Amino acid sequence: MKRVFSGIQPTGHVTLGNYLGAMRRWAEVDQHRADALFCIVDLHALTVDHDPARVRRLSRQAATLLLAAGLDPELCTLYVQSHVDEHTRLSYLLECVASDGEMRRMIQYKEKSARQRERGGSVRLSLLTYPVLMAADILAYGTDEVPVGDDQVQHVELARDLAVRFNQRYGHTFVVPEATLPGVAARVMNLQDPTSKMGKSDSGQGVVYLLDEPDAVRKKIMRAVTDSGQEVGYDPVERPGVANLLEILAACTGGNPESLADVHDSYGSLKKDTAEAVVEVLRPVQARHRELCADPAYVEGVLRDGAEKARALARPTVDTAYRAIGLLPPV
Ligand code: AQP
Repeated sequence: MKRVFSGIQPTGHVTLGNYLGAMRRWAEVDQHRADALFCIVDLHALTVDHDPARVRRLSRQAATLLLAAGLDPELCTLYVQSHVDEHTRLSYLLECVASDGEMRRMIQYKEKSARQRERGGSVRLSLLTYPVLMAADILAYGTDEVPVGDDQVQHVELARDLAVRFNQRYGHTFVVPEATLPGVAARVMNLQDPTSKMGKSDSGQGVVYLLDEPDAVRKKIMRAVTDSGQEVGYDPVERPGVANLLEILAACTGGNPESLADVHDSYGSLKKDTAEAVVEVLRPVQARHRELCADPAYVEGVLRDGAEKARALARPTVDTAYRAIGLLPPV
């Protein structure tokens, strides 16, 4: 059976992009076909300015939402990154095979560090090394596949490069993983700026959150930026706003963006159908989330058991890496 690993950062409220690009597939496909681990990657949330209480709250919320979205602890392992020390143990070894140039080339580092500098803040060293920790997250488990949205592909490629380099230098230790992308909605765009990704660290009317009330969802989608054209057509380069709506509608209804363009004769009808489709997709997740919020002990139990299972899975690979790189085993 293939091993699958993926994660979500508690850097903000979970978005429709996270759901359509990643979480829904984890629940509907990956946990059924593979030996799957899903992780709240809380250490990654410390790479940017953060409020400690908020990170804790968002970590619990992400775990609850993942269960609400359909992750089943009988089928997969769900846990919190900081509860499993093997991630940080391995990250240091991988820093010893990665180069600073590789880190500086990462698009997400360039974007997030530029934003931080614009705000007059300093850039945390951990933001630069974040992709190495992500590589450790993946490689510690002998992961074959990493189901992610399009924005994370470059980081998975780095994990591949580091695995190959480590194996060549120190002997075969790591499985070389591959990123897998969803067919549609691999990059859901911001409704107010359809040339930028819908990100959970962004705020405003361009981001639909998983816990938005139906009327808030409708309002955001009805106000989505489109273009001055009249006819509905799917052209992600020239008409990114309309293409984004078509992708969201396709992801929610199981159709494809091109044929959905043919059955809509105005932007108004496209927006209305997209809004209703999103409301319907979110409805059962929100209902289950409300139930789970009434039972925090259940969620805690899932995370405790998940961390125990994850530790046992990661330890042998990380111990092998420690020996392979030249460290004396503990006496
Ligand atoms: N807009 C998106 N469209 C499709 N997939 C997306 N993902 C994120 N945004 C979109 C996918 O969701 C998974 C979890 O994301 P993450 O927590 O690792 O965060 P991220 O990729 O850095 O993106 P976010 O959610 O926008 O967070 P911030 O704003 O903090 O950068 C991943 O598989 C991701 O690809």
